[in-house]
Amino acid sequence: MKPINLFINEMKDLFKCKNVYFMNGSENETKELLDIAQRSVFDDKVILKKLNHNEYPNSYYHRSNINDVARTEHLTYVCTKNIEQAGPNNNWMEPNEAKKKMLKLFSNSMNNRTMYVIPFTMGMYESEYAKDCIQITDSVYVALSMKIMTRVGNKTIDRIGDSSNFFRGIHSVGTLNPSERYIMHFPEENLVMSFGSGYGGNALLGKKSYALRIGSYLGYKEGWLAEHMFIIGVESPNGKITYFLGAFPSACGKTNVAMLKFVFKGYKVWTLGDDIAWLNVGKDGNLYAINPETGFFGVAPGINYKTNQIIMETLKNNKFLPTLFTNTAIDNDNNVPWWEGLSDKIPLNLTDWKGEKYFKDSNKTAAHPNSRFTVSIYNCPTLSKEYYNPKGVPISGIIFGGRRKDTIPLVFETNDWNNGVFMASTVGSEITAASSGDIGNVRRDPMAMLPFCGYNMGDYFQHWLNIGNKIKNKPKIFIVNWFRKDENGKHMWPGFGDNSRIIKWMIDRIDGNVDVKKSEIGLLPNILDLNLDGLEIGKNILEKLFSIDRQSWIKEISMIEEFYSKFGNKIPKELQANLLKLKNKIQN
Ligand code: OXD
Ligand code: MN
Repeated sequence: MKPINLFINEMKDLFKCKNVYFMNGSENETKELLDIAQRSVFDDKVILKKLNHNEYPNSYYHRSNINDVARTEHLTYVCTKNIEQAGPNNNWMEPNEAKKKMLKLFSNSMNNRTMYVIPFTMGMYESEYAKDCIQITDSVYVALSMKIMTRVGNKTIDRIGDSSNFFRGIHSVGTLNPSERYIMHFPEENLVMSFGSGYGGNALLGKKSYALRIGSYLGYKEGWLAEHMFIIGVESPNGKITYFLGAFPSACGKTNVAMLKFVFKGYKVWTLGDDIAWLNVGKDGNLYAINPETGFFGVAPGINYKTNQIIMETLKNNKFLPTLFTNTAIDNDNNVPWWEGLSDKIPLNLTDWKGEKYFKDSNKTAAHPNSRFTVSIYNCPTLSKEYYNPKGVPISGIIFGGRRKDTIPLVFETNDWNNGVFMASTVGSEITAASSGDIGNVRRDPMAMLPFCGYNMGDYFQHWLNIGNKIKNKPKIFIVNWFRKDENGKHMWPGFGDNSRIIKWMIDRIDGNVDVKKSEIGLLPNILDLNLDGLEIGKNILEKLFSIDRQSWIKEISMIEEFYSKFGNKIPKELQANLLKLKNKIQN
């Protein structure tokens, strides 16, 4: 029997499912799944509810269990034979123990349910990077979401053929009991087991679990990088397109930059991806990037026609697959989704994300702060034609950032690749609602990969340095912080569209048109080189946005030292040397 059929039979025996739905990727199948989801009740709720298709064509609403609204990092494990390989950045469990636990939970858990078999490929079929996968799930919401986010269909089955070399993602929502919730990764076996959650990051196993955690491990072994990054191409008035990657922690605005509208005439952003990039060094010595996904799973609150016109157009441009809204509020008068920030006026007849009537003066939000949309990338009006290029796009600039109310300037350029890797390895960010944790606390989140690196981050930093050695035309590495606040707690930079001013400066740097000022931490822009036309911003605010406060940096360095110390001698010498240099400069 073919390995793929053996696997499916094994799953049938394990889950004792009522029946099996083998997905083939067809249009008719989408209709069927939508039909099933609108007819079925799970966790006392209809799984999908049709929204007003005049306003939001082909859109549906899903409400999750209130204890299942974000990634659960404390329940996410990397199960390698040896604990050191997983590193202090991951929870670890011995693989046999983890499997025993999961098999017990999985056993009979689909008794009265359909088992969906989802064959999918990450990356263009024609790409050397493309990877073939099979996910098992008992959630029709997950099955539909996977169809939006990945390439689902028979083609994957044909590609796998008689081979046993495919990713196995095994998922069951179980009873949604948080005390029985685990997301277990087995990078050495190309396998993930997930139980007890239907939330995107825990349950759509092609995304964080495969494309990042397992992907980063495969990249380490095979000589490439799997990163938590958007990919954009910025077209300048002369027609030249400059490609950027950007890594920000979850819910820090990657989707907004991926669809940025420039405030200057003649510039245009082409979107290639908003969350995940696979990077490879090409034969010509350039760094190339592809987006292995086919959809956006973005945060809704804050989005409107002013902050992100393109995503609003994407959400309403439903030519292809359905769009799902999860845990937003519902405006009952119009049967449309609503979230904080969508309109200034709060609709009168709102049901909140928990399904309760929403009162305007309530101190709670109507939409969950991590409420999401799941939408096909093919609906995006700014989708780059290079998205389809199996080779990917050549990268000229990499942007790293976090959400910091102080310390980090609006933008600076790092001195060179190794210094850029150092700075990226130290990035800190305030925790957001995308994961359950202490919201607002600053934690180190190197390369925005802390929750997603499937192996020891010390080895990961060395891998970044090694990749740099292979790149002939090294991209410039920039650090940004859109979120710095003044002494009254007010954001000093408007963000959103005005971030294009910073990206224009980066292009000017890449093209060699402007110079920089050397500082203790890196290369700062000359304020006069930033095009601030049409922006009302005081000189003193600008100075504060770029100020380097010695005391804050002394504190920052001690936090970096504390973080590094967890990795012992796994931190590359090159990064230790960079840290020492920075410390000396700050102290002198
Ligand atoms: C996401 C995340 O969903 O980073 O993209 O949490
Ligand atoms: Mn993400």
